[in-house]
Amino acid sequence: MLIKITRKSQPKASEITPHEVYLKRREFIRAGAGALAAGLLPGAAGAALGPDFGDLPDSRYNTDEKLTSYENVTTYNNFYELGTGKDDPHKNADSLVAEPWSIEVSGECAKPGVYSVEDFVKPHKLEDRIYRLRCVEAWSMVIPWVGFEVGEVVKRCEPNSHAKYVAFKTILDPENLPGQRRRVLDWPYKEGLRLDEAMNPLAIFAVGLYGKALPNQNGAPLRLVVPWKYGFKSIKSVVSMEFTRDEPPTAWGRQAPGEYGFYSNVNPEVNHPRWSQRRERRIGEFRKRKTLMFNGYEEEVAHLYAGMDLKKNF
Ligand SMILES: Nc1nc2c(c(=O)[nH]1)N[C@H]1C(S)=C(S)[C@@H](COP(=O)(O)O)O[C@H]1N2
Ligand SMILES: [Mo]
Repeated sequence: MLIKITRKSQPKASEITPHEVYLKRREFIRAGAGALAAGLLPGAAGAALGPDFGDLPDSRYNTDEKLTSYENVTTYNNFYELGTGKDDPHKNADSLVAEPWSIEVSGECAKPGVYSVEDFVKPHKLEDRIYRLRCVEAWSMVIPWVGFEVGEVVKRCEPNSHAKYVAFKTILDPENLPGQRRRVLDWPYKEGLRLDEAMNPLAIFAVGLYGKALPNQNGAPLRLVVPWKYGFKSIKSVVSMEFTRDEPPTAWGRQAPGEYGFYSNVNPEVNHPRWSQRRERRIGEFRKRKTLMFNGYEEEVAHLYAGMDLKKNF
């Protein structure tokens, strides 16, 4: 008989959060013990791309600010397909059927086609990308994403000289997605970027967070993360990508054109018509902090908007 003695001071496996595991692993990697650290991760079931991603290279764009806890990142969400309450996406997460999944590439490019998510992701080198995410509702988080650059995908698709924008859509599945049975938005959720914005190395497709496959409520199996723009530009559960000549319509832009412009760059100088954008509350903190231009990514992206009036092009 095998007797397992658990010391009082040792937390039960169920009490170790993915947050703590992730931080431990990073500590190990920093100490140069990456191989050892890989063994620290508990297995997770069912994800299309494997349970977790092991130790990944750090991006040079990482912020070193304190991470928002895994619990907050995965239980305080905006994902209207799964309900409009902040805890609805977490509660209704199982309604999203994220497997099998395919992504259609179309429009002004030489390589249109339909890819399985595995084939779409395979050619790319995954990285750990610790980004701030600033929601238009004036709260923010710091999230360690697992992802790769949208620009790498764009290059593979070989856009032609007519391509000026990239349009993205989320899955349309009202049978399973409870939020899509009501016309809260003009489904499916749509977003878009100017081609040069999509090519900026900060724009990524994320397939995981905290070193593990994306939970459904965060946009499994694949979502955009555009850290210098308000959160709603970071479209979840992407099923298509189209290269267009004209600025594509966006879900929130159609809903309330006076409130949500195409660019939606984080800008403390431009208020949302119903509230100020000067300050924000980091989830998990009490005192508000100042909102930074382009969410703190001014150096990397300001050149994209040289000569544009950002009050008009909000
Ligand atoms: N398809 C889809 N994508 C979406 C949304 C949504 O409702 N549906 N909400 C957006 C908003 S407003 C925010 S703030 C972020 C939130 O991402 P998170 O829940 O992973 O923090 O997702 C964005 N992507
Ligand atoms: Mo948001």
